[in-house]
Parts: sequence; structure tokens; C-alpha cells
Amino acid sequence: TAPHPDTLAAVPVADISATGPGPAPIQQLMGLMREHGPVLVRRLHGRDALFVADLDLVTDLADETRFAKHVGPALENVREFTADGLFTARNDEPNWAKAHDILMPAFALGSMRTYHPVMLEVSRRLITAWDRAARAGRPVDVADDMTRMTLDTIGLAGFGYDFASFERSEPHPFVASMVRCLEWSMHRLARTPGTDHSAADEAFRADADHLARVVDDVVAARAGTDQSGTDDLLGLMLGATHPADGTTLDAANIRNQVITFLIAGHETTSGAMSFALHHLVKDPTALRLVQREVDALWGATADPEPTYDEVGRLTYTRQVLNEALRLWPTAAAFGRHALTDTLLGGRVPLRAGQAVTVLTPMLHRQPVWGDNPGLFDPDRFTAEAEANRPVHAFKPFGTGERACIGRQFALHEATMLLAMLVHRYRLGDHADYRLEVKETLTLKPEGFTLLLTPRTPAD
Ligand code: MNH
Repeated sequence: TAPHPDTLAAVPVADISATGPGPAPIQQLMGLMREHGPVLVRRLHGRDALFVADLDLVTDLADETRFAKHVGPALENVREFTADGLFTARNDEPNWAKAHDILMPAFALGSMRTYHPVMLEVSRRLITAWDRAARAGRPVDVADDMTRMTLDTIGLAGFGYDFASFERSEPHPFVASMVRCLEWSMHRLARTPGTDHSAADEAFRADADHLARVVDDVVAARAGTDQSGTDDLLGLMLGATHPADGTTLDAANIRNQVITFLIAGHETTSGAMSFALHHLVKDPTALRLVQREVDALWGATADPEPTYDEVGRLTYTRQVLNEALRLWPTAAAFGRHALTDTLLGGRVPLRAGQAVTVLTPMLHRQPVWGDNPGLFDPDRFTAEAEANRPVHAFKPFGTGERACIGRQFALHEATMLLAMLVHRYRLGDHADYRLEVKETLTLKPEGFTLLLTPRTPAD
């Protein structure tokens, strides 16, 4: 799947062997593209990988008759702990289509309505914690608390399992293990051949085992109750049969799916909300517009009870989230491979099976986004602006049949919480925060804290 000699002749090669990818490989790639343009081969110790961000090439890669999802080296590493779970399954593994068909109903639009009360309950947990911090004059760590919120939400909504993250001074141990597993997956890509990594691998094994134990807990908690008829994610995993052959998911695959959803269902959403808050704090005009939207809905109500339909009407708040996902798509790359020998975009020769990685943050900074693509501007996502833009210019959720299954879930959860926070607090940028993006395969703002004070609507 490495680039063919014909590809190498057609695109610039950037050799990073001298430095390696470092702690921030996505941001390094962004820099390489700024230098060499939006199509390049990155060379590391003789291993070559093709990265693209050009709109015409990404548009071409979205053609499902010629390209499909690629499980490349990064996802191969993640497979060490999620195996054939939905995210890391290969297209031709039978469990992908089977689990996809069985789990789809849990993500149909109607299902979001059933998750709404849980999302609201967990949003209130965060607000209780933030009220306490505000009274004590103590800053909050935004990314940590967003992670608490999203983990509790997917745990309760998907599995009826309470991680109770706000009752802990440190994030749930599941999170620490997961972050180290993701970091191991990322750093393993940078290894020089012939070096010894047995200590890191052993630590990884222990963390992966810990994830599996948490999953066994989650499943066992269900077995001990009369929730077996519940049609949440876990209910479908345990009970639903595939229409085609009447079989259920097997026990090993269920474990892989639970780990997959506990990770994919919270890690990227918490980053997206953290980036959105960061941009709002730095953009008084956008902040005022969100405040105006939430005040129009909830006015001076101290403890509003957002309804499902109200969240759907928070159009500007959603624009803010989309714009945050444009600048910092928290799952920042996705792989495709050619199904046949072909000429990508009519100009880059590819052989059948050859891999191409889309570098989403750079796709989101291409000329189609105007002269100042680095500028935060939620008006890029008005209905009119969206209608006038090529569909493949914005790909934070990937593409095609392997695109994100949880997109609506994430957007509903994030839109509601963001709106409630902006309605309730004045967000004090007490440390004059300068954005530092931490990479653990996914992206998050590092060290972002806010000092909160109560807000009187119309402030
Ligand atoms: Mn999600 C696939 C981004 C929230 C569950 N997700 C993907 C892909 C991207 C992505 C990109 C495609 C990866 C690839 O092509 O290799 N996901 C996000 C982002 C957010 C997000 C940016 C939040 C913001 N994802 C969620 C949530 C859930 C979820 C919430 C679950 C509740 N995502 C998945 C699953 C897949 C996926 C499962 C794999 C789907 C498949 O291949 O069938």
C-alpha cells in the first residue's frame, strides 16, 4: 500500500527521518503542507505515506465506486485494542456490515430523542461542578471536564452504565488507560527499526487489559438487571439479530464494539466542545451572538430545561461547533485506498490498494474557504454559505459508508451543553490562554482553563 514510483514522481517528498514525527505529527504535517503544498509524500526511515488536502483530490477520494476506507498503520495499532470493532474493522470483515446493520437503528434521528434526557442530566452534572468552582473562585480545566461529561453521557445513553466522573477528583481510570493506548498507537508509528520497545509494549498490554476489564464490568452490570430488553446500544449488541442470517454478534465482537463506542463516543466530542469554548472566549462577537440565541430561548430563566426541539433550533450555536470542527477536526485524518489502478484527480497515479490519507485540518484551510481560512468565523456555516460550498470541502466526520455513525449524537450533546454554558456563565480567560493543541491520535486544547462567574442573561 506504499506509494508507487509513479506517485513519487508526481508529488513532492518530505523526508522527516532526521527529526521523526515528534509529539504532534498532525501539526507537523500541516507545516509540511504549508511548505510543499496540499499533496505530499512523507518519508520516515524509508517508509513513505501519501497525504492530501486539495479539494479536488478529496472530492475524488469520496467516490465510493473507486475508493474505500483504508485501515492504515495508525488504525492497525488501534486494532490491537479494538480489533474488528466498527471503527477499525476492515471493509471486508463480515462483522463490519453485520454490526453496522444491527447498530444503525440506535443512531437513527428518532433515537436522539431518547438520548436527550440523559444528555441533559449529565450536562447538569457538569454545571453543578462548575457552579461549585465558580463559588470557590477556582478555575476549571475545560478539556478534563468535557471528557467527564462525554464519557458519562455515552456510558449512560449507550450502555446504562454510570462512570460517575464528576464524583472523582481525577478522570475515570478508563480515560487514563485509553489515552495511553491512543498515545502508544501514535508513537508506535514513529519507531526506528531495530529499537527495543518492550517496556512500552508491556505497559500498553496492561492498559488494554484494563479497558477490557471495564468493558466486562459494563456488560456484567446489564446482565444483573432486568434491562435485557432495553434497545440502547448494549441492548442491540447483546440481543439484536441480523436480518440477513438471524445471528447475533458474538461475545468477542461485543467486547470490541463496547470498547470502540466507549472511546469513539466520547474522546472526539469532548475535544470539539473544548475547541468551541476556546474560540468563543477569544471572539467576543461570536460569543455575543450565541448569547443572543440562548437568551431568546431561555431569557432570564435561571435553570432552563432545554427540550429536544429547542436544541434543534440552536442554529448559531451549531455553526460555532461546525466552525470549531473546521479549524480543529478532532479526528484529524482518515485513510482511503484505491480499488483499482487509477489517476487521483486526473493527476496523481495510484495503484490498486494504494493508500492515501486525507489531512482534514488542511482540507479545511484550502482556498475554497476564502482568503483568511485560519480565522474563526461561524458565518461560514449559515445555511446559505453551506448551500454554496462544494459538499466535500468539510469532512470532520469522514466520508461515505464508513463515515461517523455518531455524528448526530455528538452534535446534539455538544450543542445543548455549549448553549447551557454560554447562558449560565461569564467565561473568564483569566490566564490569557494561548492555544496549544495536544495530540493523542485525536486533538485537544492543552492546559485550557476558565474562571467562571455567574451571568445574568442580557449581560
Ligand atoms: Mn465518530 C467514525 C469523527 C463522534 C462513533 N468518526 C468516525 C470517522 C471520523 C469520526 C472522522 C471516520 C474515520 C475513518 O474514516 O477512518 N466522531 C468524529 C468526530 C466526533 C465523533 C469529530 C465528534 C465531534 N463518533 C462520535 C460519537 C460516536 C462515534 C459520539 C458514538 C456514539 N465514529 C464512531 C464510529 C465510527 C466513527 C463507531 C466508525 C463507523 C464505521 O466505520 O462504520
